[in-house]
Amino acid sequence: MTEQQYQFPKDFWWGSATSATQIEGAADEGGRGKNIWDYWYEIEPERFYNQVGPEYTSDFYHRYQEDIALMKEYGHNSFRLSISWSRLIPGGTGEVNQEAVSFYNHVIDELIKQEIEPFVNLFHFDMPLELQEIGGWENRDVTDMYQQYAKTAFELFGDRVKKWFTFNEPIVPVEGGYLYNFHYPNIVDAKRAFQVAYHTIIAHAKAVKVFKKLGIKDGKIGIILNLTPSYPRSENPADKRAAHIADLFFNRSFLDPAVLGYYPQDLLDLLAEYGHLPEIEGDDAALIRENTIDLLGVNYYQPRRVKAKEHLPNPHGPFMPDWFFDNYEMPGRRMNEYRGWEIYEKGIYDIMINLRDNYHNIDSFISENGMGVQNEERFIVDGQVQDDYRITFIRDHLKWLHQAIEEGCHAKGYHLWTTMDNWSWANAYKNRYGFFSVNLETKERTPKKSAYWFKRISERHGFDD
Ligand code: BGP
Repeated sequence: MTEQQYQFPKDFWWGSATSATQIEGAADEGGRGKNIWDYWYEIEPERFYNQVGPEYTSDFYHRYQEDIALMKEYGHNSFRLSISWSRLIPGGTGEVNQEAVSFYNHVIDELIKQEIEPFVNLFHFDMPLELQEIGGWENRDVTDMYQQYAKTAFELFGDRVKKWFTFNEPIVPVEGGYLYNFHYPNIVDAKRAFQVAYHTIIAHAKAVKVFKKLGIKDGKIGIILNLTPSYPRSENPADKRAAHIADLFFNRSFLDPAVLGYYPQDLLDLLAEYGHLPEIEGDDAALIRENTIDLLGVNYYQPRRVKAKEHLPNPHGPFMPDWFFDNYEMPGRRMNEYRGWEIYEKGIYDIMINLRDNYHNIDSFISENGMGVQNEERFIVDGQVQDDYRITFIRDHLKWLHQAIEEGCHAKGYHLWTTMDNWSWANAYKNRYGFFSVNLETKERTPKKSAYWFKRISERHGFDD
């Protein structure tokens, strides 16, 4: 085969990503316990788009064979799923649920049979309800329960699963649950938010520690972070400082401890200055330092554009990260008109160059990137979603990823968010992202045009312009 203009390595990971609560369904089946999403929907259904709750999903629990066959047919050599903590260990601690073990064994075996490598994530926003009731990540004991859960999963599935992730986007439950009121428990309190963020890193490091101790053959352990490059409005020092602080809060608060093994000193100084340092225990620094990751998943959707604060906050009001910056609506920025997020493909390259230069060029991959579209039915022609906009979106991001690889970045793969259209937290079915559309009544799957395109590029490991 002749070399193509955008040629990726032969062992590049092509695939897509999902999470348990968003695809499994069967919340009352197979002995699963409740998580915070089941509960929040019970008490406040009006907080969910069209009042649709998590039980209304694409039903992967019963249709995983069909879904895995589709992945195979449409060019996947890898696939990310998450384990539901409350399915594997109902209540979060104690007995392992054998029906869950059997379900995940079947899924993993089926993937391997189809030569699709399973990438398994342990926590995707889905705290078991019982553990939230004792404080969730605010309660340090929960980090030990999480370590035990992680150990259980490694022991059960580590003979076949070689790529593990401790958390997906750990900043999101902090922002949603403790700062901006879009996830349960809907608390708005920065001090508690920083404690939650800090305990998440402690839980992460404890899981990495137990993973390394178990010595899983050929196993890699990582974390998945939603990195939002933070671009200042101008070169003006006040704008640059605002962008730097946003970067500290939203990217580096997880990236630095997970990859480098320590927190940015600027962040610690800032929190100390405002009396918001979390409670830290004596051996924590060593725990974090000694348990850095092997592999980083990068979720990239859009950048963050930042300007200096125009009006200084009331120093007696509640402390918030956005005391230090304002979001900046840059004139002329291109938007995904179907979702309202900016499209800036070069961000993917800037992230990779940053990892190469400042994070010892750690092995990484794009673990989520994708284009959400409202009312995607309007693009159906002859029964198929004609998602040319998604093909363009993926292709333009891949071009910049290719450029990063050419410049020596260790980018190993690309996973689209998501495999089949799925339920997405408070947004429920508002935005569709999948390669496969799902008829929510019959659960029938139909490949979109992008699935055919992706099959071709993954088979040829690249494309021409
Ligand atoms: C990511 C999450 C996914 C998914 C996606 C789309 O941040 O990891 O779980 O929800 O965002 O989100 P939305 O449906 O709100 O556009």
